[in-house]
Amino acid sequence: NVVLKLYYFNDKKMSKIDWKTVKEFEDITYKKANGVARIAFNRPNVRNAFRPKTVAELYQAFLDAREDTSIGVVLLSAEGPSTKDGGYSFCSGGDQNARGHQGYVDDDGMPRLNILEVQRLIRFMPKVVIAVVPGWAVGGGHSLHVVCDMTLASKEHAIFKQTDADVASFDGGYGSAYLAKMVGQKRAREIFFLGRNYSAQEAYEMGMVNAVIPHEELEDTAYEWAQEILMKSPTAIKMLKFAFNATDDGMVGQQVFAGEATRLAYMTDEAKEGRDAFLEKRKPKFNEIKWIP
Ligand code: S0N
Repeated sequence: NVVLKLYYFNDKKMSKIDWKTVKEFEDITYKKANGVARIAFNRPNVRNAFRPKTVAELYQAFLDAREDTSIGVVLLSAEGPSTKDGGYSFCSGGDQNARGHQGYVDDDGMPRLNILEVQRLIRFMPKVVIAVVPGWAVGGGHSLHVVCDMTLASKEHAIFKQTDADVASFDGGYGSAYLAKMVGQKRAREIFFLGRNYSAQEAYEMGMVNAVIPHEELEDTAYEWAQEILMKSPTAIKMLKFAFNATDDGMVGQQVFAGEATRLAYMTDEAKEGRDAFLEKRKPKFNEIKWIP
């Protein structure tokens, strides 16, 4: 059931996932194949730093993937390597060239911190989002991998690093507090307070990476994981994601989970009876409904 063909070219294993470009963007690429959406940063010469335009494009792509009923899994990845020096990166966070006094400044001169809206879209979309990390995951790029449901990392090139305290720009939400749930308080504080580099293997051992994958197999592996997930019940996956979220998301977590419970309740006979009784201007016959233990 895994629609993946591998080809050999000059002794190198080449992926032949049939990605189709959905829309051309300037700062990201956006493709789909067999139930999987792939959204990738495409500013490799600045280690895939995001400016407001990048974030606006990410938001559009994630929204499209959320609304597309044929898509069940989104891979958040990155193009590369850099043509300047061959370096690989997932994302190096906010573009420091675009940073003004109140946020990241777009062509319209307006300072924004709109990456947080993308974080919320990833967190609350009823689909699985996998961070596919081919290189640096730094600052706000590190926060993005934290907020994704799972992370796969390149064995050779992925490096995890939190520079927030180096550049006086801090993520006090999911990027730090939720990271601490993942790796423990002491480790999370070390990651932020010291800002050191961690390899994929170290990140895996800390519990913030699901698997360490040889670089040239990274994307194919992510696609295979996605295909495995796509064989599961969409409702079960959605309810599980929101259940995992709910304990950390307070009333909003309860709202998101409960919204889906309401949707399921709408499918019952008693919900139909409640609606019909109102429309027919009569009392609902709930006394005929069984109280299932
Ligand atoms: C990524 C690093 C460690 C890579 O080091 P390396 O391999 O030595 O490469 P460099 O020579 O340093 O970089 C290559 C070229 O890329 C440019 N560049 C790299 N990163 C950025 C960047 N973030 N912005 C702009 N340009 C970048 C370099 O300048 C270089 O260009 P040239 O070749 O022309 O010299 C290393 O590059 C590094 O440390 N980068 C900076 C990482 C960083 O501090 N990022 C910002 C951290 N803060 C945030 O991201 C906050 C984001 C945010 O919006 C936020 C706000 C509130 C709440 C939450 C968040 C959130 O976190 O999401």
